Amino acid sequence: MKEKIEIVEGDITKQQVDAIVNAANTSLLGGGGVDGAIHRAAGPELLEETRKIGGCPTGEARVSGGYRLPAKWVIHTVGPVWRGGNRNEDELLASCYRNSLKAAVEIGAKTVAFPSISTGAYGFPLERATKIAFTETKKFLEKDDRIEKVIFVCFGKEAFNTYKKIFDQIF
Ligand code: AR6
Repeated sequence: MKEKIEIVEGDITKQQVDAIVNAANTSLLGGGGVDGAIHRAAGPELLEETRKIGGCPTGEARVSGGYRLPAKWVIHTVGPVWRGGNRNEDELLASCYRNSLKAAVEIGAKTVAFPSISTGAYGFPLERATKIAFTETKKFLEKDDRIEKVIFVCFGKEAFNTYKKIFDQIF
C-alpha cells in the first residue's frame, strides 16, 4: 500500500501520469492557483470542454481530456471553502478524494496526481487536509487495487514537509 504513494515537491502540470486532479470551483470555468496553472498548460480546448460539462457540485468530480498536458485526463473536483470546520468541510474534502479516485478507476487511469485540494484560496488548514487526503486514499487503495500509483504534488517546501510528516502518522 505504502509503496503506491509518492510525495513530490513541484508543479502538477508537469507530472507524467495518466490523470491529474484539479482543485476547481463549481463553475469549472477556471480560476487562480492550481486551476489557473492547469488551464494555462492544457490550452484553451480544456475550457471549451469544461464549459460543456456545465459545473460540478462541491465534493464531486468530473473528467475532461488533458490536451497539451502530459496527463491524458484531468479530474476536476471541487473542495469545500473552509468556514471554521463545523460546516461539513472534512466530509466534503474526503468525498473529493474518494470521488476523484473513483473517477480515475472508471476511466482506467492507473497513475494519478493530486494537489492539496482546498488548502490555497479555500483556506482549509494544511495538516488537517493532509490527514484527510491520506486517510481516504489509504481506504480506497485497500479496497480497490486498480490504481497503481498516487502522487501527492506539494507546491513548496512547507507543504512537502507537512505531507512527509503526516505520511508517517497514517501509513
Ligand atoms: N501544482 C501543484 N500545486 C499547486 C500549483 C501547481 N502548479 N499551484 C498551486 N498549487 P488553490 P483551492 C497548490 O488555491 O484552495 C482556484 O481559483 C497551492 O499551493 O489552487 O482548492 C479555483 O478556481 C495549494 O496548496 O485551490 C477555485 O476558485 C493547492 O494547490 C479555488 O482556487 C490548492 O490551492 C480553489 O481553491
